[in-house]
Amino acid sequence: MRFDVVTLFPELFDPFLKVGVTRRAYSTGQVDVRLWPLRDHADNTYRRIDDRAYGGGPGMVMLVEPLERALAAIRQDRAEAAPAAPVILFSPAGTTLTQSRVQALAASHGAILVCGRYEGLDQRFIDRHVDEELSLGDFVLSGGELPALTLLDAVTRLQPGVLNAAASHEQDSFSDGLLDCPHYSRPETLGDDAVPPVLLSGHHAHIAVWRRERQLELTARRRPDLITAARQAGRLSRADELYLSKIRL
Ligand code: 9WO
Repeated sequence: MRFDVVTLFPELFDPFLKVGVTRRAYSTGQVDVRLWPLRDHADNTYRRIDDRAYGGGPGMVMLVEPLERALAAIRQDRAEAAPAAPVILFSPAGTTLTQSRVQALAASHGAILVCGRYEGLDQRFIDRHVDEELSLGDFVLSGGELPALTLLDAVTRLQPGVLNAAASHEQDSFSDGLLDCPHYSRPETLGDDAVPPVLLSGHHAHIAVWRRERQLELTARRRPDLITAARQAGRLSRADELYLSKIRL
């Protein structure tokens, strides 16, 4: 799969692509990330990619023409080598990114990610070319690069072979729509704080029940909306429902 990223700051991506469990997927091209520095598509005389906003006000707007030239170059390059892909823009005005959208993108041919800077893009580029606006939540950043990196990470860790234990993401928060259970490692006791004894018992069935109950308890306390959604999707067993009916929140 291939992601094309339009950005004024391509150097932000390089260090990120070289670390962690996702590094191999990027270096082999299993997830092919191509950076398109917007400055390369500026007009030759002044290298401008931004200008003042019509109507006045502080801050600069990203010019539509350099963005369109960058997108045309990407589309031409993809035409020879990769299937068509949606244009995604990161903005607080978008729909919130979810694990289910991540899973769909992870099974796709990729996307063209546009990273905004300054006050944002000329609306006409969005109207003409952007297929999807995605938000990470209700806060404002100084650019779309961190959201783009977030999406790349979320998609890449789902690629075959990226997580060492094949089943490792089946236990993730959200893979079954519930929050994850707590994790413990050495030492067995830390001052007054011991590891829950069941985890040292070697009794795998009891451990699985304990973990499921911790997931249900944490989710019911912190994200009751996720319990409702899991119930409606038929992802809660009779045993899950029995446990939930017994706990006092
Ligand atoms: C900013 C903005 C604020 C309120 C409503 C809509 C908005 N759109 C943008 C926008 O496109 N901003 C550009 C990208 C330029 C300024 C920095 N940008 C940005 C993206 N800031 N914050 C985000 C962002 C993206 C995804 N999730 C949270 C924040």
